[in-house]
Amino acid sequence: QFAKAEDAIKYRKNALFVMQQNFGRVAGMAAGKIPFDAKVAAESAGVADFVAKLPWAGFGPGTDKGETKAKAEIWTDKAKFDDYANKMQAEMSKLSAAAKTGNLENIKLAVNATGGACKACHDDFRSK
Ligand code: ASC
Repeated sequence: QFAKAEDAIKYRKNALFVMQQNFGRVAGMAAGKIPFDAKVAAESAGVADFVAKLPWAGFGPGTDKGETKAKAEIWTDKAKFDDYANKMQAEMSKLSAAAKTGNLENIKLAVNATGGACKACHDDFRSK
């Protein structure tokens, strides 16, 4: 799928960045740091939900070396990494559904669950 490992690494980082920018906007609204705009929240959560599907293709074999914080354990404990990735995608889908309702309390709960899923994986698989 990728011509070189460097491209795969760039691909997954960029996907995670686009996801984070959109998730972060919704999280900022949930935290009261950004004025709540239901339409923007729903659009942003929808983009984050879609983009959450993308980074994983960039974690193929041989993409463990280079400009990356990805720990080697991703490739030696792939099942656990995949579980985290799937959990995060499930929570992001729930966040998108919550954002479509426009209910800020539901959005807050879903943001916390999604953020927890991001953090759990980072704690185990991302170096500082
Ligand atoms: C973000 C981001 C993360 C997660 C995490 C949630 O916006 O960049 O890594 O949320 O901080 O705990």
